[in-house]
Amino acid sequence: MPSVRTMKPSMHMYKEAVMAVLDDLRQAIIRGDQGKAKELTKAALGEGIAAKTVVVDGISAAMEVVGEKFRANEFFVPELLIAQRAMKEALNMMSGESVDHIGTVVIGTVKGDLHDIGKNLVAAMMEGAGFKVVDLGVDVSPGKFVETAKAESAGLIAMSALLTTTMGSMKDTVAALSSQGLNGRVKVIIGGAPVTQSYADEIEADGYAPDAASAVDKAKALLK
Ligand code: B12
Repeated sequence: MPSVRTMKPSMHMYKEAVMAVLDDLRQAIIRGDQGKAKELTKAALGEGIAAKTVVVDGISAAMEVVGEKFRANEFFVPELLIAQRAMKEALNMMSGESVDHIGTVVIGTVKGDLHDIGKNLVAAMMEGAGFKVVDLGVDVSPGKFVETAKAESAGLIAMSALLTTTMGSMKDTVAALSSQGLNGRVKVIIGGAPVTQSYADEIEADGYAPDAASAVDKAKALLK
């Protein structure tokens, strides 16, 4: 009869089980299976996997794959949308998980703009990196960004725009911050497909990042 000692699962087996759960979670999100995405997020947390690991190595990693497939024309808008719904279901399961916050970020898509897939990805990555994220959703006015940053004592406002016609709202938000004397105290980072570093320089935003992973690095650098 094997001894209790030999029956104990090894660290190696535990790591394999963790990797398998996270892999299944990524696959569920990529194929847009909301039920499985929820179930596997719950299972991962139940296994004792850290919330941050579930977000970074499970949820965000899956959305990175979805983004790559989209850019490679393997996925189209419907696949993007169903994957994002599965991502949201998985993220909803995370509320209540405690993470030590490294700073507060107010994020949203600017006024007149309803595109939120990239913004949600950036929000998820920031949450996974340990920021407290206050997500204002889409169609957010400059006043709303500024008021919320004040109320939440946030160190950073992160704005997303996907339309050339709505990018100007980023400039208005920077101006609204200045008019309240908050520029410098509340940093601004911008992004979205039509946004560039030179646009960030032009409107005097503190930072720009081309994707969700570098958005996290930039946010950390700005809040140092
Ligand atoms: C999906 C989509 C939609 C969906 C949006 C669904 C949703 N819930 O988001 C729907 C169908 C609703 C839609 C509507 C419209 N759309 Co649209 N849409 C797109 C599409 C196909 C993909 C955008 C996307 O989600 N990309 C995937 C994500 C992951 O990438 P991303 O957003 O760029 O985000 C990444 C980075 O930019 C960065 N990032 C994003 N945000 C932020 C923020 C910060 C702070 C940082 C640091 C980084 C960062 O990180 C992300 C992850 O890597 C694009 C075309 C394209 N190929 O981009 C057109 C596009 C953006 N849409 C366009 C248009 C014109 C429209 C409509 C006006 C169409 C119409 N006539 O009704 C409406 C506008 C509605 C509105 N008022 O906003 C144009 C914009 C043209 C322009 N230059 O202004 C595009 C480029 C299509 C085109 N080629 O004409 N759209």
